[in-house]
Amino acid sequence: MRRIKAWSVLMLCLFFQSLYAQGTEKRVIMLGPGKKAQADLDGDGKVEIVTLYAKPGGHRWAIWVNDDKVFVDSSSIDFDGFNVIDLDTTDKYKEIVVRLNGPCTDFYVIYEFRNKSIRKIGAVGEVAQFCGDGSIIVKDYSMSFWTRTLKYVLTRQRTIELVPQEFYYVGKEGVVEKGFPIYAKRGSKVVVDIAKPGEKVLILLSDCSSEEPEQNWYLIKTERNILGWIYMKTFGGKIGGLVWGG
Ligand SMILES: [Ca+2]
Repeated sequence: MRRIKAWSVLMLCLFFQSLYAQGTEKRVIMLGPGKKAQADLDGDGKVEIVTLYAKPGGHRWAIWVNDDKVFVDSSSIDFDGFNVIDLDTTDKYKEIVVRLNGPCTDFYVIYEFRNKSIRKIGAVGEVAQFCGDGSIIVKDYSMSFWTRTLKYVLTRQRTIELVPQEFYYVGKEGVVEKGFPIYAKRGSKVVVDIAKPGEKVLILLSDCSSEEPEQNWYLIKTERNILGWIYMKTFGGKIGGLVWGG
């Protein structure tokens, strides 16, 4: 009897440990269609059995909780897998995450289960880290030569919202190949310094204010520790050592 009790405690510990791991891992382990995940989604003390049905690579999926089909959703990109995560370990709820797999990017859709129904609470792109404190850190690889870090939070209304930042940290160094001026303010004609060929510059941040990457302003530090602003279209191709991608 005592052995059975110890075994149950061990299994319970492993279960919670796996939930914790899912909440903190950079990439959540995905379960394929028809697989089962178990967790108390709505915090009523009873464990739900979650299954998602989708054709491999299909664009539609059905979410089953226990023996009921409670939600059907679809996307223009392929269904990859699902699992249960814990967005905020301080509340009593667990969430369902679906990963979609596109030609250039993965995408996550997140759902909650309350009052016997499923509600979509948000979506995040690219490489997401579910931190377990209600925040999600996302690496946005769509920037030309750097990776933008985005922060999303689970709000009190229980939706996932992007927290806008005035500036985004770039932190890329390079060596000037062709000189260019940097300006006192964004849009100003006052030149504060000239980045000269052969000098090392640090690209500190960008305002990411434009849909057009070339039209975004960047704050650059010259070797003399002078800070000034410049459009990407002005310095693009003039700084060596930057890795330009898609
Ligand atoms: Ca429950």
